[in-house]
Amino acid sequence: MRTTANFYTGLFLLLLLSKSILISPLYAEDGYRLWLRYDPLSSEQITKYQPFITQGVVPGRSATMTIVRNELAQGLSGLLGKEVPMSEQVTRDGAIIAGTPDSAPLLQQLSLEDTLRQLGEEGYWLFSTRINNKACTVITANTEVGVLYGVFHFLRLMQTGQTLAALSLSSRPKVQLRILNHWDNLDGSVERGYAGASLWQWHELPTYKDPRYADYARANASIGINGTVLTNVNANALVLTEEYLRKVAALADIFRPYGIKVYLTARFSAPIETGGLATADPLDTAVIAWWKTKADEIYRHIPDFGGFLVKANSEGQPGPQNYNRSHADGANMLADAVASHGGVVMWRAFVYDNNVPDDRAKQAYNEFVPLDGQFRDNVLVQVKNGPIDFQPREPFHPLFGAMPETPLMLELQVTQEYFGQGLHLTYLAPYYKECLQSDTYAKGKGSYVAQVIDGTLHDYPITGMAGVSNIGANRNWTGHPFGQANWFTFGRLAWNPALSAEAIAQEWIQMTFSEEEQVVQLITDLMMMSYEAAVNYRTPLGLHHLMAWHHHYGPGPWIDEGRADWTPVYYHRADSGGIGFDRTTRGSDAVSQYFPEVRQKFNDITTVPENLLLWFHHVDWDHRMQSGRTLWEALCYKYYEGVDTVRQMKEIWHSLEGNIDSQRYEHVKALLEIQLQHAIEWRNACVLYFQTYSQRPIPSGLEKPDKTLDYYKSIERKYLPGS
Ligand code: GCV
Repeated sequence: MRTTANFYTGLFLLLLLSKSILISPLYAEDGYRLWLRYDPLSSEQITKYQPFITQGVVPGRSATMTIVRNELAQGLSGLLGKEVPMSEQVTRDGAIIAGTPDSAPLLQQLSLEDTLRQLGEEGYWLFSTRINNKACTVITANTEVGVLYGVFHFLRLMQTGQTLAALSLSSRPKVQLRILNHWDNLDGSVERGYAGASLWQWHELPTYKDPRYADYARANASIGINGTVLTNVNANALVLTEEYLRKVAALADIFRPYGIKVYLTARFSAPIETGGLATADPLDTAVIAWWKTKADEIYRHIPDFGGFLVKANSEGQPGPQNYNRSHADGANMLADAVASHGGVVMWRAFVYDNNVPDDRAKQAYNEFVPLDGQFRDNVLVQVKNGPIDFQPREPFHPLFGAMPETPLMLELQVTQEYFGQGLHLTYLAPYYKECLQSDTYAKGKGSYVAQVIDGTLHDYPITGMAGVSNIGANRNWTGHPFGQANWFTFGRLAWNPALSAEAIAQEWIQMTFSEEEQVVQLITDLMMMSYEAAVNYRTPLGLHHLMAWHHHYGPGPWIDEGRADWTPVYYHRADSGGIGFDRTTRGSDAVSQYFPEVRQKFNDITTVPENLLLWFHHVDWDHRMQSGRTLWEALCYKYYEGVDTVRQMKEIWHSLEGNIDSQRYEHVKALLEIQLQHAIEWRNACVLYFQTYSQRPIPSGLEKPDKTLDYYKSIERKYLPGS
């Protein structure tokens, strides 16, 4: 007896201890909770909010309404630091009611129709009103998922210190398909993934469903993401087999109540690899029938399956061109297979071929523009922000604006393949905004990429935005704690591309780190300077593709072996006369893929933006820049500026000691040190290498590299993640 009693006392103490560990901020700040921490607000803030929040009323028992109720309960109680009762009826002033008119019949006494009609399937409306003579806040929408989005918005208002008085706000997404692209492989690795292994535990599915899948869906729903492509675009046909479809269905079942649809990548040669056919020719009747049967099978498992994402005839992937068919032939064949089920095909425009003797930057436009108008209604062409490959700075892709008859969706890279991977702090919102705010001039001045993407410029029937995910099985999801900001940003911008980078940063910081005004300001400054710094210490003034072979982490401007269009020398073209890729009308003529106003601006060395100078022009080392410096001097100064900014970022972060929980503070501090050393490596390697062509001194006053070019060339990195 005594032993048993001791055992239970011990267990009780252990539980108490583990509970106190769980709620202790130190343990809790491992980053798992992302921006949904819901820790108690300041007492001032709580006092302000209390009269508006006395009870939660969330009728309805569906899976989504259960999620809504739990989220509201967790959020309100957490932020106010005391339990907020959830009830079926409004009984007091300060009730928060969440529901659709169907799920919450008590809302039917209000006239909601006119406003709800304008909100579509996913929009929501938050407003203050009186019900049963009690002052209430209503969160409503046409659909339950809309209500869920509204609840997240309401909680965000609290997390960011906004007023809850006299609320009247509505929001609906500007883009329909807001989708994460996971480059996750079936073996658990993630191509260009820097946050651990894949989240998807294929070997355990469908029997074991890791609770983390629901946490993933919840995080995505909180920022409006409504789709996920589970598998790598470098696709494996196995995922389309019955065995894997059952696993995919298990994930889809978990994600559905959060408003998230599942998509898969379709390997074009799947009919051969898993179907036993002799061909994958998209016009072959057996192939057409195979895909149709396959689609029917998928929809039997996953009735709301979103559709396929396809990388074809790019970087060795099979595609319709293997059979002398066009991208439209391939896409349409798949589109027909999913059309009757309401599915879509997202066909990537990231195509290039080293056997094509033309500037790689031109190839996608050349292949796709002639196909405009030839795609089925349920096909979107997915275009990366720039014409090469997510380089730190690229001009916008010339396809934007050039395909009025084909819905183009934007593909952004959230994972930091070219931005220091899991080790550098680079806030990507300014990068994304640079593309979205570019004026294509497709229909005259003011034809921004954002309007191509939200469909308003060409009246696209479907719209979409994809983000290549940076999520992995790391405890904090993204490896670098600030990687979370890029995931958050992608969702927020896909919902509304007009949001500013600064506003998104502030929101994220308040939700993730602190509500203290000064802390928010300092971290905002740090984040906002990080993108330009990342460009400057790697590829300033329009340089691009200078990274090391294979892993893409460090510098490798000297690499000149192997496939030409994968070598930095193909892109920088440095020689004793100057540096840069001549894409003007005298060179590769890539400028002519842009509309006349843009073409003219890029073609003329006096009007091209200096930050894209070497993208479009081969420029003399002694060319005078706007600052009066020569190109060589300006290039050096930019590289040095990049490193100096990282030093400044480090200083800002150090000044926050004591204001951030020590776990994340120390982690970021260490990563910033790695970033600084690596930025110096990039700077020194590039400056020393380009100096072998310019034959000019590094301007006086700039610290001299302490290592030789040979030293930087000799650095060999093995076993980097993601490659
Ligand atoms: C998934 C770049 C990356 C590849 C990636 C490819 C793509 O080339 O380095 O890892 O492949 O882009 O977007 O398809």
